[in-house]
Amino acid sequence: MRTQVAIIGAGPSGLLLGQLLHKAGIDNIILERQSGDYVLSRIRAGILEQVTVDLMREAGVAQRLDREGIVHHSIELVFAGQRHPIDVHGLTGGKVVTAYGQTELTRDLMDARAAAGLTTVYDAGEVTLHDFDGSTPTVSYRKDGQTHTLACDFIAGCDGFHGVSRASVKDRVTEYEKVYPFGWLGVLADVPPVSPHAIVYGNSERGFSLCSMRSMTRSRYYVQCPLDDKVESWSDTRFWDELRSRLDPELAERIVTGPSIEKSIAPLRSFVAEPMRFGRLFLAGDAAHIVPPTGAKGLNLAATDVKYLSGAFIEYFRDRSAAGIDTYSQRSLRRIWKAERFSWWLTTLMHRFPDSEGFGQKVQEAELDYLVNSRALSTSLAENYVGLPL
Ligand code: RFL
Ligand code: PHB
Repeated sequence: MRTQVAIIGAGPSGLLLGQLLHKAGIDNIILERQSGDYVLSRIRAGILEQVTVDLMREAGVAQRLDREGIVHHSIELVFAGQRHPIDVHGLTGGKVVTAYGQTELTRDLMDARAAAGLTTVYDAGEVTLHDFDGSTPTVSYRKDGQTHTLACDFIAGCDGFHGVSRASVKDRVTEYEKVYPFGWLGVLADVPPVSPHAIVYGNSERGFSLCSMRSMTRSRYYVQCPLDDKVESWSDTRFWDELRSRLDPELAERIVTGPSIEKSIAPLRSFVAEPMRFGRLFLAGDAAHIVPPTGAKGLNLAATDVKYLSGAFIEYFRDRSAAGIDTYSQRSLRRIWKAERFSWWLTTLMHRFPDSEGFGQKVQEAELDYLVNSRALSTSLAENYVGLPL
């Protein structure tokens, strides 16, 4: 088998890259370790920056997103029992974010890929990358008891944090990492969102909380929890009580509760691997970087990597220019580090740290007070939240 670009991983990065390349007439095959159903069962991101929405449109897969995505003009911060709206739209000269689940975005991309008759090999085992330092890379994998080899011009490593692509160059990457001393317990429930017009980020004595949504009838909520907590020890009742206890009295009163349809705990991590190019292997999305979810940046950063990488491949195949692939790593990392900074900052501002002594807590309170009373700092939050210019 031969293709122009072998893509490892059928998460949002790999699928979006495949679709953009296909639109440009560039042949690609995706190899995915899991089944399609498994990929769709992972509940993750929910907030899209305009750059991500625009890329979905460019890829020709935004019909449902344009119909069902819910545009948000503001976010709300809750602390010391009070709500503080941040008018993101007004502070950024009209920019917005869109609530649309990663699961739905992935489904739209999978459907478009199937409709175009493009090859995705699901349940591909033992994916191994070869010869990407030379001009004729290959990827081998096991499927149905046989070993297959895929020859290609380029390999795109879109296989997430635990994938094989970054592992294949582990002696050549510099890794920067920060692990936070807590996780997020997330619950998905078919109940109307408590705040349909703004995502709510809460900081209370009991810890961080987040009220988000997938639609007018499906909500996504999170609470900060200890890293060693087990999902089984969180009954639905315990979760709803805890969430209510972390919000202001009016929001707490308005929460509509119901049975959870998904409940999971995610650790929080900041991580960057440099560089993102190794000969003919390119890393994109979570394969190269992780942000704590507080700033809603992970999926959006993955989309920007894909924008740069698809542009670079198109330049190479259409114009025979290597300029885009030569600058891909440097260009992506510049944007990534700004999103890393923002995600770290918002995480630090909104969570309770187990080891924070009195001084750290007081400084956090002062910064929150400053933030909601300063147009300058509110604007900084807003412009990072909607996504910095490309
Ligand atoms: P993914 O989604 O991890 O997909 C990688 C794919 O590669 C496959 N794979 C392999 N395939 C073949 N061979 C191998 N050896 C392989 N190893 C792995 C995997 O099975 C998988 O299908 O990475 P990708 O595509 O880069 O996408 C990144 C996003 O998923 C991620 O950044 C976001 O979900 C992060 N995130 C959020 N991002 C946002 O922009 N906005 C948000 O609101 C937001 N909220 C979140 C989040 C992530 C969360 N968790 C659980 C980490 C909320 C949470 C709770
Ligand atoms: C979500 O809807 O899952 C979500 C929203 C905002 C975040 C993180 C996750 O910052």
